[in-house]
Amino acid sequence: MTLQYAGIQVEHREIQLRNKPQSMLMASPKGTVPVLIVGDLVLDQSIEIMQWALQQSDPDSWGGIDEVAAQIWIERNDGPFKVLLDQYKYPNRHPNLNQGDVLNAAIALMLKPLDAALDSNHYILGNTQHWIDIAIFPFIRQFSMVNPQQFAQLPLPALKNWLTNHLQSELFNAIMSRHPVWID
Ligand SMILES: N[C@@H](CCC(=O)N[C@@H](CS)C(=O)NCC(=O)O)C(=O)O
Repeated sequence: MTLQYAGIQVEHREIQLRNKPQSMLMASPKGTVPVLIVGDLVLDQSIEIMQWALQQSDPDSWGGIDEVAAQIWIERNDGPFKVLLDQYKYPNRHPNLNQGDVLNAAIALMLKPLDAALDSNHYILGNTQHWIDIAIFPFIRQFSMVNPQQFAQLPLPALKNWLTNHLQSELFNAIMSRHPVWID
């Protein structure tokens, strides 16, 4: 989404994670997507790709936020919330965990605090969209899709409104097209 926003054209190579092409593993042996290759530069963390794209072009000042506050959200998201998201998504990998407890932990850690932030502002860190919204949105989208009926019943109106706005945005819909799988 940040590449699209920054107007950066890329050659999109869709990866099948169970059959990663050698060319990808040679560029980035850790074998995770996304990977962006720009000449000799290999960026293999989503957040690095976002930062690089914003350095190229940032027409609506997505970068103009309190970086310390943004980092707190990122650490919470990429650390404990990601753990809970995986536990919620794959309950059969965690047979000893109670799904209700996992959901409640995710609400307390991330969903409720986000709802509170979005209740006072339209976006996570203010009244305009910044990179932090785009960094967090895919994780909330994934969470909402695990059990849509259950998510619909959660009392998180501001978060749901923010999520719906992103899902309906031109930007999101512009990048959700399907691509053929890349074969070396
Ligand atoms: N912190 C990394 C995480 C990347 C990541 O774990 N991506 C997953 C897919 S969403 C992946 O490629 N997993 C490797 C695999 O499943 O083999 C980033 O933000 O780029």
